[in-house]
Amino acid sequence: MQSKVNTLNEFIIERQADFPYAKGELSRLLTHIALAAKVVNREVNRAGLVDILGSTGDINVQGETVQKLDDYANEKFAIALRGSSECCGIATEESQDIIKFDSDMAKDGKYIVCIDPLDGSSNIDVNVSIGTIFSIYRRISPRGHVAQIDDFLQEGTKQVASGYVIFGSSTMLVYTTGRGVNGFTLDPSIGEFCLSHADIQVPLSGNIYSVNEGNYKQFSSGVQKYIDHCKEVDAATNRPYSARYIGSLVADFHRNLLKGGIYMYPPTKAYKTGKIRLLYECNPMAMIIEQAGGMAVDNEGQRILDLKPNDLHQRVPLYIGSRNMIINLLDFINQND
Ligand code: AFP
Repeated sequence: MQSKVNTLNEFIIERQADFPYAKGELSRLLTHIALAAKVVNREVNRAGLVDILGSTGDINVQGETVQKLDDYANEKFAIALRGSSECCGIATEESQDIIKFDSDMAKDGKYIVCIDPLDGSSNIDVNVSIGTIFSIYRRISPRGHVAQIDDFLQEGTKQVASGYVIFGSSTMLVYTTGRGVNGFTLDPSIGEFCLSHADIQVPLSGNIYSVNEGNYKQFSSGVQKYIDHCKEVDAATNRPYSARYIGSLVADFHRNLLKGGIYMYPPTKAYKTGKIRLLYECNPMAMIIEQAGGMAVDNEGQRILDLKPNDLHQRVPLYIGSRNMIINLLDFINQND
């Protein structure tokens, strides 16, 4: 007999009991994020059919061309979070400053959200997987007032939940509230995210390395030597590691999470402190990978979650994935850099 389908909404409510003093606010916020994800999913899936593909012609605060779907996703998540009444403000990769929600209900909201509404958006036009990444913090400013910048510049260790949605061959939502990582696949026939990957653990080691190797000559000697090592024939498998790089963090991360692997974005000439954004990409993914038994560090081997952000759009070098692979990489960096 087929076992009972566990939908995301049911799961969120069941898990609320793990937090004795929970009043359901975080659960409601997660439910609103999931709803916005479904709306964005609908549009992503129709991208070739409607006049939504391509660039708006604008340049965002990161100096990148804004895609129409970026705008759409940004707007849908902002509307969902504003309407949740649990969130007093958001920081999004698409806006220079924080967005403060000023209704009385929102000002009383306990949480703030950092969000990359559509990561990997340079891949939209070519039908490659993209995703949304989010991270939830408890505000530190008093409730009843609008959000303050300090609410957003908290260390990743302060996250109460984080997750991502991958718009791939199927659509999945993966999230953690600090008690393991669970993945839900969208069943389009019933319009529900259903638990498909319970208690995800990243393999301790893998045989996949993901890095933009076009930048190889700009990497430090330690990182170069680690990449050379990845190309050596491994005694256990009798083959080198496989290079897999989509250029869409959500997709590269998701594959490595399930199969085991390492994702690297070291400093380059163009991105002297690395390209990946601390608030919108590194911290949420670092919380997930740690909850799944893996590691996330910067160039100095510092834990990503311990870094104190000094700017909303700060970028840091990122090395994230299977525990043994990160430790091995750090040995190469320590010995050579
Ligand atoms: P976009 O959202 O501008 O496509 O950036 C995506 C991203 O932040 C991350 O998802 C990718 O892993 C990384 O940049 C790809 O960067 P490169 O194109 O420099 O390899």
